[in-house]
Amino acid sequence: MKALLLIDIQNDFIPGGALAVPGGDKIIDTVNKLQDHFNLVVATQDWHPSNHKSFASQHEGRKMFEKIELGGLEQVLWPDHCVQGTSGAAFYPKLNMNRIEAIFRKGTNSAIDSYSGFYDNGHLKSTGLADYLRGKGITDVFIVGLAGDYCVYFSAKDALAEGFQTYLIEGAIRAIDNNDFEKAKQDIISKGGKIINSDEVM
Ligand code: VGL
Ligand code: ZN
Repeated sequence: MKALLLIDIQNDFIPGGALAVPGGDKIIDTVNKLQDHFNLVVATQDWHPSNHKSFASQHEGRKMFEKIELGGLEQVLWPDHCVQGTSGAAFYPKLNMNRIEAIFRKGTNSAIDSYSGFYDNGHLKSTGLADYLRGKGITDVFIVGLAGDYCVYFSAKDALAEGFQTYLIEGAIRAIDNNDFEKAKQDIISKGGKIINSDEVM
């Protein structure tokens, strides 16, 4: 059984948003078409309190995209984004939501970032996504969305570690930094994941 996992297709990650991913809007048509080819469609939603520690605004004298240490982990400082209840945190209106059976919110603890849809960055707390997928009989997880070098990448690593056959659908993913995404894809391949094109599943 195959699931399509839609990562963070939210206004703030679309051009014009607070943490825009270049070309983020270009994946939507493909993502909408892909959905009919899966047994299950699930989405994640980045959902931060306004004082989230991943925001540069919470660290006096620090700039956006600087790296700091946060709770023993390296942390990129982001512009304020996906604040709970704001329009930036809402799903992009052109995304077809009808087939989404469940939405897993993440990044709700102000003290720790959470790129993956499965766990926070410290692997301290599960979102329940892995057990949810197993409960639905899912063996294969196909990942699309934003951003390829962060939440898509971390979700793929966790999906592999949880024992799912894991695929990234190129063309339905965009990254903040394309060099970082190239490295991420190599890492996913080295861990047993596959990079495919959307026409291989449609
Ligand atoms: C993301 C940075 C911060 C993502 C979320 O969805 O890739 N990136 N929060
Ligand atoms: Zn975030």
